[in-house]
Amino acid sequence: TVFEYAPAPESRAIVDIAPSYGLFIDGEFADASDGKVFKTVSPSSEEVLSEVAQASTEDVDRAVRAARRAFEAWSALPGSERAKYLFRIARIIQERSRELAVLESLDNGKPIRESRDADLPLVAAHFFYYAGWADKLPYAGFGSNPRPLGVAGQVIPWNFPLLMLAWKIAPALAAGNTVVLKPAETTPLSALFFADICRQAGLPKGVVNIITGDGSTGAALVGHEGIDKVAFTGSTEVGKAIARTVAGTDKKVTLELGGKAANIVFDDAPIDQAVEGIVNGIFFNQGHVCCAGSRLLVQESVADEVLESLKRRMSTLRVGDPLDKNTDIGAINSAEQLARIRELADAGEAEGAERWAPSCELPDSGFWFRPTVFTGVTQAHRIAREEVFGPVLSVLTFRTPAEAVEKANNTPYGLSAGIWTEKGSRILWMADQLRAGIVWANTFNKFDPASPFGGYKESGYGREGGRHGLEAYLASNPKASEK
Ligand code: TXE
Repeated sequence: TVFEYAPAPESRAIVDIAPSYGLFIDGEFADASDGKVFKTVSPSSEEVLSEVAQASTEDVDRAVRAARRAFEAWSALPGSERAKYLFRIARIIQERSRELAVLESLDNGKPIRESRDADLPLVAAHFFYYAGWADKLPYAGFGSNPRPLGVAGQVIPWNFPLLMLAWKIAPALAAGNTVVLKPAETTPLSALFFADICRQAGLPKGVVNIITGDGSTGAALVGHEGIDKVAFTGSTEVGKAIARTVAGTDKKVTLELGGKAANIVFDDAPIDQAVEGIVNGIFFNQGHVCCAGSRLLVQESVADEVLESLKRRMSTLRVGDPLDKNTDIGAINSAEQLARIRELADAGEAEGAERWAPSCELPDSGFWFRPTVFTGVTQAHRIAREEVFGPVLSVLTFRTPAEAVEKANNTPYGLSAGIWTEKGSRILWMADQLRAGIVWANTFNKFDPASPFGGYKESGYGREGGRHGLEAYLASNPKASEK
């Protein structure tokens, strides 16, 4: 028998990217009012993938008006009817997941193994999960007649383009809101493919509107008076600007911002398992993860052993073509992000920390950064305090659990943390002491649509996911939806 050999690279040909895309407003694709466009490039090849409309203030207004027109009928539908649309969307995502995974890897730079096995299954799972809520709202403890907020203006980043879209759109629609969503300027394509999926699912026009553009489009959206709710994921700096914009209005806001998570390894942890958790914690998605375990806190007595094992494991990581199924670390999303990572890594060296990266060949074109670890890091170093948002790990040591807690909490952020120990009582004590919205024990970067996600301090406020994520789209004041 002759078996067909499956080559390692996923086929790019299965995704049909048009040379240009318009804005998706009121169920139709249309050019920007002033005809402006921008290019989206593949970060692994620097090839232009497509030209995308840059929404003007007038376009933002048109999208918000379309969402408002659609709101009355959509919110009046029985929850069971809204559920049908969400289930349909979830199934189409599953059917088209190979195509969407390739698209996401091309536009974002992430390895196909991650977009195929992590992003896409979670995207579908979010729509299935919130579809299941849509018909249960009146009996679920939200009050006898829970109402949607109205029109949600949603701004998302580039690190998990389709997953962030799912986190935002699925609960909003399940609760009866309509949405205007702006994807990030470096990764607009999967949101535009999602617009096509909405059409395929027969979603009534205006319920979902996708407007592409840069920060100015995002600012126009969150500042628009026809928006009842703002949901943002992105940098702390922009999150603060958004909080200032909406202050004094009756808009509801959730902000999911940066992080500087501690991944804490105790001396009784199974070292091999912990090292896998450290690698997954910081190198998954090139470290472009708000909850990335970017600070390793390791107990002094096992520090040498852990570091030796970590470096050995890092030497096996394959950096390169995102479409190659063997790739572990793909491309950095943009030249700007690469510059930010380089600047902080250079500061780490200049401040006296010791830098190490395995030697590996990097492709000639595209944006790349080797998996890197810094030892001899102190709390004062910038790489211990600032979010790098790249494949860069800072290692600090501790002696006692109390010292681990003190160091872990010594950050302006508070999104996530990880603990590696076999002592159950220590896990419970640490989870209670750590000022982080999510605490993983003996695992890291585990996500489930049913569990809430969100931070303390400069990591933002509000929760997405689970029942809490739905609550963020329901009115406690019934008048809010009568605007
Ligand atoms: O973020 P921005 P950037 C962090 C990470 C990264 C840094 C900068 O540390 O290095 O932020 O990334 C839109 N009003 N995170 O510059 O600018 C923008 O168009 C409204 C962590 O890419 O915050 C995009 O759609 N919207 C983070 C989105 O905001 C505005 C994920 C995010 O872009 C706007 C991304 C404005 N004034 C970056 N300005 C996480 N929490 O996961 C920009 N935008």
